[in-house]
Amino acid sequence: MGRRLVLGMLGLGVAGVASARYVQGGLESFLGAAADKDPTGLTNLLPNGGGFRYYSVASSVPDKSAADYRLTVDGLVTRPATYTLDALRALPQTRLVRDVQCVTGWRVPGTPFAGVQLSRLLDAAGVRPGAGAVRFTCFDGAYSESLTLEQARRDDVLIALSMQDKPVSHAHGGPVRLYVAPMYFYKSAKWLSGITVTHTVERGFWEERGYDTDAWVGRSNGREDTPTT
Ligand SMILES: Nc1nc2c(c(=O)[nH]1)N[C@H]1C(S)=C(S)[C@@H](COP(=O)(O)O)O[C@H]1N2
Ligand SMILES: [Mo]
Repeated sequence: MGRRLVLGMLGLGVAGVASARYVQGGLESFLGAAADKDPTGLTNLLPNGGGFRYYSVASSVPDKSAADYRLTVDGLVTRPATYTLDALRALPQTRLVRDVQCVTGWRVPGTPFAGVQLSRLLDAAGVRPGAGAVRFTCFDGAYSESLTLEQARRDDVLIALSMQDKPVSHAHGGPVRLYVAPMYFYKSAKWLSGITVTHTVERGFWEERGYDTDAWVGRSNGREDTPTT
């Protein structure tokens, strides 16, 4: 699908969310479930259940089963690797409970995430001298994110396999998403498929559109009154 069309649909989604914003309770969970199956992407930006909103800049995202899923680690490393979901599950898991904060103002207090610390995968890959950043790519074919190497090595940055103590659902970016606890939720790339160690930070999807790359909650330009994300 062409970029223009995707952005056009995103525009529709943004218009839709203003009115969808006040939908409550049962309907939210219904829409969360619908977003899981919706091939048209028209449920983009609808409530995603439990106070979350469903976000995707791509109009549709392929479903990856546990068996199909792969995560590659490459770039400036000495030991590039490909992980299956089982391989990620076999590594030590870290659970964090923090507030999720989107820059548009919605917030979900005390949300558990669990998974493998990104620093563990970086250590396993052997980051080469001269590397300074990590780039994340997604199997939606559209979204990307980056962190400095120092940020990526924080112990509150996870390759998340579970969210709210359940496997990460397709709507929430499953089977595997990034979770950057101290930053606005746009850093937490859904449908994670690639981790590439690079020299310098490359801006991600929303950062190309004006949002801060260093998206510390409360210390960046993510504000409640900022439109779109
Ligand atoms: N691949 C991908 N990851 C993404 C996004 C997206 O559109 N595509 N949106 C981001 C934004 S702006 C937010 S607020 C959260 C939303 O996560 P949720 O859908 O689980 O609520 O995902 C982030 N990660
Ligand atoms: Mo967001």
